[in-house]
Amino acid sequence: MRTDTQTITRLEDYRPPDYLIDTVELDIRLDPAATRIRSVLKIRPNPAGRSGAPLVLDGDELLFHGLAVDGEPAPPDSYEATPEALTLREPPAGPFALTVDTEVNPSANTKLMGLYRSNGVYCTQCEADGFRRISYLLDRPDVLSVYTTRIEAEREEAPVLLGNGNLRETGEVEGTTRHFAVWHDPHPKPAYLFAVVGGDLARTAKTFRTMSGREVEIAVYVEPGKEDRSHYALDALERSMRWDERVFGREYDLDVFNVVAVSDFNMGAMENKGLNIFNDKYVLASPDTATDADYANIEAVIAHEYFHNWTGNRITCRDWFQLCLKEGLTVFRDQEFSSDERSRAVHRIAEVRTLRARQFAEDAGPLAHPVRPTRYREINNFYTATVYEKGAEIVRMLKTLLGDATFARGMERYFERCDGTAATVEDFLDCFAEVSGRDLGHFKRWYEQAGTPTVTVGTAYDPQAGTYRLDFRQETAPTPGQPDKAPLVIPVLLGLVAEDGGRLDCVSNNLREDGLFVLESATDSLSFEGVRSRPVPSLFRGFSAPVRVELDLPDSDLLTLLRHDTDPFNRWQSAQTVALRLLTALARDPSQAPRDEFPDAIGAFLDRSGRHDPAFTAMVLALPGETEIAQEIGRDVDPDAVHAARDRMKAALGHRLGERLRSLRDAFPPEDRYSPDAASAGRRALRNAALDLIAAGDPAGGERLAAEQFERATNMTDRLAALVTLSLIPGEVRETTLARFGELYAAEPLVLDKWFALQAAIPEEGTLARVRELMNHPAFAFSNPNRVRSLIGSFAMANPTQFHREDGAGYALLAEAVLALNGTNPQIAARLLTGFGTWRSMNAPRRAQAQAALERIAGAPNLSPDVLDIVQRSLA
Ligand code: 0A1
Ligand code: ZN
Repeated sequence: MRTDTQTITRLEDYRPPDYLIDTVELDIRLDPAATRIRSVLKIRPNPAGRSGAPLVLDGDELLFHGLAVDGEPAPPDSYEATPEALTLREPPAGPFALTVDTEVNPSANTKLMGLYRSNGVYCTQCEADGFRRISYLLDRPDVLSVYTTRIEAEREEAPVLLGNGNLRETGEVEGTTRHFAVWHDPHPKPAYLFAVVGGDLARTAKTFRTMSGREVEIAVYVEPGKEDRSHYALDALERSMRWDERVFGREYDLDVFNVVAVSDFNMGAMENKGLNIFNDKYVLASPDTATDADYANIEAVIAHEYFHNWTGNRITCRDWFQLCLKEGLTVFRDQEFSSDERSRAVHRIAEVRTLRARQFAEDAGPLAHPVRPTRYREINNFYTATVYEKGAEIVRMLKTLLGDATFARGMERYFERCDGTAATVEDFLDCFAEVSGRDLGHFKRWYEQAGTPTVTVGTAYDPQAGTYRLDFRQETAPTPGQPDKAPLVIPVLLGLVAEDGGRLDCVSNNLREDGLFVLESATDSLSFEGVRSRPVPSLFRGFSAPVRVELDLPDSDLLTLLRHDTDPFNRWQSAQTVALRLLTALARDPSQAPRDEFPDAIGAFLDRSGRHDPAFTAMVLALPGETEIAQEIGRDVDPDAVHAARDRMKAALGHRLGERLRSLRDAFPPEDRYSPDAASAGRRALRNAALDLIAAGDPAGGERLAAEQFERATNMTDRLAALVTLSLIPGEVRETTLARFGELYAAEPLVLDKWFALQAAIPEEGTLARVRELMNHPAFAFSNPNRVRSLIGSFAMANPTQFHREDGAGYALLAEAVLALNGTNPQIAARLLTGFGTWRSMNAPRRAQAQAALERIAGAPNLSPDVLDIVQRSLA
């Protein structure tokens, strides 16, 4: 196996650039196969760099056409041009202008990095290092330049021409059928925020008046004919802009803000300055084609990209090790926005579910890495749940530790001090250390140490003395490259609940008024006095730290919390903990019979559910997922046993609670008019969670209900939920309904994605053949990342029993797909490959199969750096 073919980039090797580029003037002549780019760079030596060093500009698969220095053609021996670099051997000692001509082929660009065509629309993707696929440049985030971009194209092919910044000029190219637009972005930015778009696009727009009274044209561009699906995104954008003004005091800083939806995109969306480019799945929404979850995602992604304007663009990253500086912080900001716009408690539960399913799993496997890694071979492989979601949890912990007011002052200082700079995690933390007067050196370990800490808690109650003690111990298991772990600063928000649910008035030596206890060492204790009855501890309220908690409370105590805790997160968590205990026991020993206590407790909860938000009740009804059960088991996992345990528990719940669930559904009949607001979505979520359980307890009855809901549904949320329920009940009805759905939405790629995904997730032996057949479906294409993710990604990530088949056929399928994509789109290939992330926790026969599949990939010829990096780390 090759091990030394890739260079490793290390954080400790960071050096400032030898040259700075003050301005970049681009002239881009769009053409499907031969786009020409002329770039004029105003360059000067960086006083902080090495003087007299050669100038090495980055390139990637570029066709070089010519070079001039200060307007004079450069002599051939003064430089070297390869597709990967342009080196000027002895650059002038002072400022100079470099003019470079390059050519690229957008139609042949299947990697979807740099300039490419999606459905006939020219677009770009430059993060992390895609600019170098357009023209030679110092393609690193600490080189900030002012960009002016002239874009030229055939008017008929590309009537819309968009760039970063403000529009300066438009016109015809005389004597031709071509036209042009000139865009100027006054804010210096790194190359990864550069973008252009050219195509036939339909525009929906409105005027936004900023807090200081400036008028900004905000617009969403989509494929013509889909304008009616762009309104929700535009509305979400307007709400995001208002929220950032109100909550963070951040005002938008250009005259226009454009969002463009494209159908081929490697990720979710991209925050290019003033010109966000989106995967169309995070823009297009109509009640008939998008679910409530889609609407919520659109709102969150629109907000996320917009919030980057300050956390990412105005303040960018010094180097890619600092990725969490913009991503963790921006995820935190979009989560806060969604929590304000929707139900905070329900949103928090959803965040934690995602974190556990994705990030905890990553942290427990061979790809575990710190939120701020210290080395990488391929940066594109570090857009991970750890950098994003755990990164957001770190910011949230900072807020919890410092308190809202101090946190707000820290953010204010960060915006003031670091505006216009390429910053580091240290710069960020310094602002909070200064305003709080605290040393955050220890806290910083969260950025440096990988792995999910486990906090074990013991309790001791002395009724005679009226004292109560909580004994905490924290531990983090070794992760790749980090065998020894140090204690972290762990904020524990807690409260004590009386057994009868009443308040327990007691005093503690070491508890902040709002119930915060900070665990800073490996072990520590917290004592209470004046405790008149045995307390039930409610720990890590609101999930105050991204840790696993081990606490041996009897189920009855947990059910007390489900009933009485004032913290909604822990009300939900306590039911999950009981369920998880039962599920792991059942998975380990299938001879057990599910007992009735849990269904009865959920039944009692439902009887009181009139007091709850329906969305919250729906969350309580959803059992922990198979991934979470597998994580709890930890090693030698048998995914079939996990699945069977969960299935039996669902059936038991459905069986025991059938009547109540049916009357719950009756209490929330479908609404005549669809509205995507959180309250309506919550009612639909509850109806559909009930349907899911009813069908588990009574498949024949559930099938009838679901088939009826499918027919009558007036929106995609209810129709898809019915189809998901049906997909779990083998038989004629399922097959005919699936076929009908496929025909009904044959012309809707984003809806077909849901259809692909749900079929790939059917936990039955026949699914492998079904997936193979769907790979030949006319709507499936390896060239479209959404199709690949929906079919292959869903199979690998959402169908544990079939992906981890004991015969290895699931692994073989994924390996095949990875190799099929390795050459054309390495980013997507590498991301798919992370589906193997949990292979080491499987039981022996599966481990052997997974290892063999990974080794086959590792041994394949011409592996991309992206795939090579993941496969090697997975096997290490
Ligand atoms: N910065 C974007 C994520 C992103 C990263 C790389 C990309 O390349 C294909 C695209 C987007 C975000 O956080 O939304
Ligand atoms: Zn982001």
